[in-house]
Amino acid sequence: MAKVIIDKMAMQRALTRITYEIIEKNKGIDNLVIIGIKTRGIYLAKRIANRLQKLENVEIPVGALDITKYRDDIEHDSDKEEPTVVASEDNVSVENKNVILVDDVLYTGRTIKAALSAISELGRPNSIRLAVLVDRGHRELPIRADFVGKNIPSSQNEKIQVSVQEIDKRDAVEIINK
Ligand code: 3GP
Ligand code: 5GP
Ligand code: MG
Repeated sequence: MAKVIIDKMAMQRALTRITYEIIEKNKGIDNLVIIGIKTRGIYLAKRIANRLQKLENVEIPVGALDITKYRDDIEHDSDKEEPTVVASEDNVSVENKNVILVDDVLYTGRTIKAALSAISELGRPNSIRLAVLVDRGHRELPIRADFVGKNIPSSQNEKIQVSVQEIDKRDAVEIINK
């Protein structure tokens, strides 16, 4: 059974609020670069960039990181697999930039750890901050988000389903009992 936690309007408002918080924390939009984590994080990153453009009239570069738990080069048990970066479609420069990393759901923190390592290999940003639509708890690493759409305390046997218009033809965040 799926229960809607964030509807279309609430998602739009959360992304607008996060955009204002980014401007405020960054003291403007100088040197900002946004990097979305595939798949849905990229669409959320693009929406934040669109809002920044409307508010500040400046085009912010948006990059993408593809992080997966599945590696075909080794035998694996997907639940125990560490996330690794499989591709960076990223042609944005992070050197001396204020990077905003965007993902849909923050859970153990292992995906973000992999993303931070990948970004460090691309260059040395001035700062990296994390924006997520949902923080569902259960962190296994000392990682936290700077900007959060909504905290949704979840149990391990629940699943958060994020739908975005661009791929799922609707905007919603639902909680599902696995
Ligand atoms: P996303 O790429 O749009 O974020 O990880 C692949 C997809 O599976 C993700 O979509 C994510 O939404 C979904 N997913 C649901 N539950 C989990 C989970 O517990 N772990 C991971 N890694 N992905 C999950
Ligand atoms: P972590 O690495 O923090 O455990 O998990 C974060 C990544 O896994 C995110 O990119 C997210 O897509 C995915 N993920 C983990 N749990 C969930 C969940 O309950 N729902 C969704 N939609 N994605 C999840
Ligand atoms: Mg994701």
